Amino acid sequence: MSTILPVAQHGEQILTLKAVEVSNAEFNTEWLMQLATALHNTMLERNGVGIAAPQVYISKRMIVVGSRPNPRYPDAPEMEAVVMVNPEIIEYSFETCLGEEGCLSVPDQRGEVERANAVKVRYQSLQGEWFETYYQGFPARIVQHEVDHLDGVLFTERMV
Ligand code: K3U
Ligand code: ZN
Repeated sequence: MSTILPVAQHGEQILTLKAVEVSNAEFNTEWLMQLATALHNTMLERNGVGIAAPQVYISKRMIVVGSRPNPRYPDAPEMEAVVMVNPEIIEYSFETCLGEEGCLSVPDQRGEVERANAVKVRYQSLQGEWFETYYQGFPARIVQHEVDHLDGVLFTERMV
């Protein structure tokens, strides 16, 4: 049975908090794997392209990113969902672009946000291995949006 979690909505305090790092003791545990699966299922069920743990009332630094083409970004790459634990954006491109964003926690609102065109993100897997991955275009936008959730920031605060 796939677990779908309730999604916190704009105005709830959990969305304003800085989430805590996942600890070494949590890697490779059933708990962390179940959280990742539930996050992924909830993202798919809500037709999202990303989700962050605080959006499902878990104030921990974990996100899922899964780009796919959509009416706003028809050229977006189809990307297998990636679970990122303790993600940190370590490089931002100097070039920025405007693009439309939405949020599962802010239904019925969309808006233009300026983001770096490309980012390099350092993160851990569910087993605690470290990775560094470069994203550009729509996936880079999703990563920036989701890392913002970990710092208690909503896209509405960045709308132009
Ligand atoms: O599917 C959505 C979507 C919106 C605009 C363009 C493409 C897709 C719904 S909103 C969404 O998927 C958020 C998910 C959230 F809120 F949980 F983080 C991710 C996102 C969408 C668009 C730009 C950046 C991030
Ligand atoms: Zn969001």
